[in-house]
Amino acid sequence: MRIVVLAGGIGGARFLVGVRAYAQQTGAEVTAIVNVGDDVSMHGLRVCPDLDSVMYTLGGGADPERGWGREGETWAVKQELTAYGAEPTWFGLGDKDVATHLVRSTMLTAGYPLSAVTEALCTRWQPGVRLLPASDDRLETHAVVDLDGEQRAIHFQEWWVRHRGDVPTHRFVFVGAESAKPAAGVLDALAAADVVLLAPSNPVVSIAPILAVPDLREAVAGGPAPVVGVSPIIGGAPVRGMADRCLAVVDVPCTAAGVGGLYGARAGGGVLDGWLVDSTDADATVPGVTVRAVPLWMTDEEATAAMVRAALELA
Ligand code: GDP
Ligand code: FO1
Ligand code: CA
Repeated sequence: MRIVVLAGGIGGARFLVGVRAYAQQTGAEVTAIVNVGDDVSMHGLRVCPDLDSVMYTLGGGADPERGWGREGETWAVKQELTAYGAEPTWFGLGDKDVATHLVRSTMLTAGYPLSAVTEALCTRWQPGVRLLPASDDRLETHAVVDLDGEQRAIHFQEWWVRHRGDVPTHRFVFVGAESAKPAAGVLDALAAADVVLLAPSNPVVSIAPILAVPDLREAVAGGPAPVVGVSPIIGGAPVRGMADRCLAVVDVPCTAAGVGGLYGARAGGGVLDGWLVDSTDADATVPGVTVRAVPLWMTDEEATAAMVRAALELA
């Protein structure tokens, strides 16, 4: 059995821990297609937050509390950059994390595509699933906001980290998505998939930028495999993070039904065949989509693997 998962950062990473556990029990093969819209260049280094969250989490090197970056991190580089007054000071690169960005940036500068760089980084971390960036091309999420009396587009990281999403926001733009191609391996993985799962990741800024790559969206929406999504919203609120703020920008209710409707039924031009919601949201309906309710709290590996089994049964 071949399972393909579309994933963002921490919600995607925790879900993939359960997918990997399921795969180890059953001999399934797992490919994760990960959002690159959060990627940013800082201090001359290329940073890929969602790929790194997944790689560190599955590789056992993630900080469990923070949800991003390395465990046991130190911050000498950040302090030295601050002492130089080097902007931006609102984004922190940990010392251990910097090594990842140095290796990545060196390889990208040498001409390797991000998919090859990710594979190289994963030889160290052995995540147990194949990690693919959604695209090897430049694709960055920007937010169109009102700042200092004018309308401006700022990078997603500036919106998320510097402003904590607390700034009047008109829309998100996936810069470069229209002309971006799926990364090497992505279309083959989707064509060979027995099932495609949408992790309980942020629908607006983690999953939408993946599906904004036209050929990738077509391969999911028009592909042979059933597509089942898992709700990141439980009881009308995100489990963590700022999905509520992101959903408000796109005018979608912060509910399991709202997010299911945003993805939409495959028959109606959307991507879903099935939608898994939490037991507390058992009354949720999405036109044209089979909805099933089970506990969706990813408290540990076994609970998450049970979610995965439910998603596969639904498929
Ligand atoms: P990010 O890229 O690091 O922001 O992470 P993702 O986009 O992959 O995931 C963020 C989403 O994960 C948030 O909207 C959360 O609501 C969701 N999430 C986190 N933990 C859980 C959980 O235990 N269960 C469910 N259903 N969703 C979760
Ligand atoms: N999040 C923060 O809130 N503050 C930071 O300084 C910060 C730095 C950072 C560095 C590398 C990295 O991979 C992620 C980092 N994040 C930071 C997390 C990141 O901004 C977001 O959580 C994700 O992009 C949302 O998916
Ligand atoms: Ca993300």
